[in-house]
Amino acid sequence: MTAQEFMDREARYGAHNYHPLPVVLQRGEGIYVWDTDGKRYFDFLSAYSAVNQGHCHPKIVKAMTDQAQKLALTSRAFYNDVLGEWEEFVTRYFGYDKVLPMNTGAEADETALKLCRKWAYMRKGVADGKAKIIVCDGNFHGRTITIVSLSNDPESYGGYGPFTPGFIRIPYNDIPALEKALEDPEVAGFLLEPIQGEAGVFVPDEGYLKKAYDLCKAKNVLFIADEVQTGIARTGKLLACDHEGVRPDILVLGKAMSGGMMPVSCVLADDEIMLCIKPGEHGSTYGGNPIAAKVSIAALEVVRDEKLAENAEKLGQVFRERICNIHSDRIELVRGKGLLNAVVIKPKNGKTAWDVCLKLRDKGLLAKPTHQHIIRFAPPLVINEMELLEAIDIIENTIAEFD
Ligand code: IF1
Repeated sequence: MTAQEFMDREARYGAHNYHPLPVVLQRGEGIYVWDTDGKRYFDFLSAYSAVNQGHCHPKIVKAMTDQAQKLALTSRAFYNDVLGEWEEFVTRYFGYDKVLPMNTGAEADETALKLCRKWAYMRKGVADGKAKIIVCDGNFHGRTITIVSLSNDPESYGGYGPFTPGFIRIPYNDIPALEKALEDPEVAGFLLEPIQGEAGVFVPDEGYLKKAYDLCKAKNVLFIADEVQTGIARTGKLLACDHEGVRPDILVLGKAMSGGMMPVSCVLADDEIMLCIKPGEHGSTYGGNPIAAKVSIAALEVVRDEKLAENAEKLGQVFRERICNIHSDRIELVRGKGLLNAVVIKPKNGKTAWDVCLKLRDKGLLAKPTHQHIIRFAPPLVINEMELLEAIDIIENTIAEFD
């Protein structure tokens, strides 16, 4: 089958809820993916930071195949011999009393919202049904009805009402707006991304997270960090909140929890919060299944053993410095932290970020535009400096062709 035939088949039988870059991938290894014609590409999307550990990491593949041959799923109706091992490992790894496993990022965010509301009624004394949670303009937390209820992006929420009440949206990176919203005694939590991914890798001012955390503390409001995309070494620390020494009351993780092998997400919190949810009050058939548990332990061991946070920190600086030094009036700015970066492209002659991504593809590098004029660059964190410099040359040459 030709690449075109693969794409036509998806268009014929699949829902049209995506508009992928025209490239049909067949194989992945480390920082590279190959298409159906055998052409190799640098993967500078990393499945939206799910494959921080690189494609098909042998250690994670082994954990998966070993467990798949033994026991795949028990549901949570029964105990199994690996869930507890994962729970102990993950709570020690991230430093929390308890963990609650789910599958997707959206489900983990939903879990965090439910947990926050329960805590508001059981511990904070908010009247039943009255709890409010503060969220930010430009947020992206997933695709469920409640989560799109938080969004101010018409593409996310349009046509999906009626929406879930109980949320207050304020501008991101705006401390006075947060202070004002926190005056409402029914506020139970503040949910935010430490760096906004979908908004175009928007990094808040230094000190914002710490100030926001302190304000929440003062008002007995839970600081809930959605680190689904920023977490697990992507930004140069284990968590993006670590850059400011902030320990979220509720931590939401997904994506790289499994190194891209399968959906594994979770919520972490201490007992006083997590134990507000009682047996039967929340769960998921696949959440914390034995394969997920083993895969996730292996994925987190890779992050630690291969020092991926350190690598992201070091190479992120190289990336931003090199891109800043490209002399092109097509580049408006580069921003990011660690190896989560975005380049803002100046549209010229009607050419957008999409056209740049097509040209990058032709030259052997895959990246994804977000909005009209922003390209996100997020390679697997197992990339080394030589490989990164080679990729930057491709980006530089591509941009030169648009000048
Ligand atoms: C898609 C963006 C990335 C997330 C944060 C929760 C979730 C996500 C901070 C939900 C998911 C994805 C999903 C993907 C596009 C994507 C994305 F462009 F929309 F913003 F990564 F940058 N919290 N992000 O970023 O996780 O339920 O998908 O497992 O195709 O929708 P999920």
